[in-house]
Amino acid sequence: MSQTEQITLYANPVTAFSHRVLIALEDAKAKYTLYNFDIWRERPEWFNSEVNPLGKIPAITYGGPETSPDQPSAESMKLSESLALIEFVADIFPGSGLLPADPVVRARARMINIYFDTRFFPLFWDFFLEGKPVDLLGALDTVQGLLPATGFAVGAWSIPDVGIAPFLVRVAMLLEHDIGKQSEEDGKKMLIALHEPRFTRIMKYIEDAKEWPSFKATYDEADAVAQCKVFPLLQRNMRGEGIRVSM
Ligand SMILES: N[C@@H](CCC(=O)N[C@@H](CS)C(=O)NCC(=O)O)C(=O)O
Repeated sequence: MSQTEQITLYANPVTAFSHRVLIALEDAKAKYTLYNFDIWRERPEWFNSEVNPLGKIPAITYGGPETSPDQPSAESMKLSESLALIEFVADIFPGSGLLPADPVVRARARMINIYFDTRFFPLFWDFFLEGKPVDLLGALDTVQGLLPATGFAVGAWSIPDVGIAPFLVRVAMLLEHDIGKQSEEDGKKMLIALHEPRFTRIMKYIEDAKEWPSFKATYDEADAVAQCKVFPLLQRNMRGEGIRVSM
């Protein structure tokens, strides 16, 4: 299907939630305008009042006339929530193959994404951004248990991969570069454990995801490391009052 409506994505590509939508748009070969919030917490008033009243990225405007991204048209649809956005991209670009055709596989794909956001992500946040000694390794083990022996989350690359790979790749990246609020000791222990045979499958998944064309085109690890190293919320000596990241 050829694209008839304009798409503007408001995002910060370094963050995993935003990265999801960039990957989906890339998989779909969509034409879109990226409005990059370099600093993801500073939102201009127009964004909150005209694009997403929750003030969160990623968000999309869809349709309506082409306008400057900082002057969104009243005629465009305003959409947000990364999992909803990746399914939306899959729906409007059925040729992308992002949504599995079989209803059972599709339900499993959605199940994995829901599990990931409601169960895995809170632990990811607590570990790296709050420095709490939570059982992130146990959560990784559970995710690993959801994966088939080979290939992507439900076989072919599709929405659960777009949902989980940005976070899993960042888990490995943050640990390898000792970035985050976790204690150095907890970080080291976790990195060692990840390289043990118990985690061979998830490490292979991470490696495969990084090679998937849409992922590769939207992720520059050296840049991600450089940005995360100075990202205030990931600094051991800084507290993150007033931060809102939610499901
Ligand atoms: N559940 C949302 C989470 C999005 C989210 O929390 N975005 C963060 C950046 S990663 C944000 O914009 N927070 C705004 C703020 O804290 O002011 C999604 O999946 O899109």
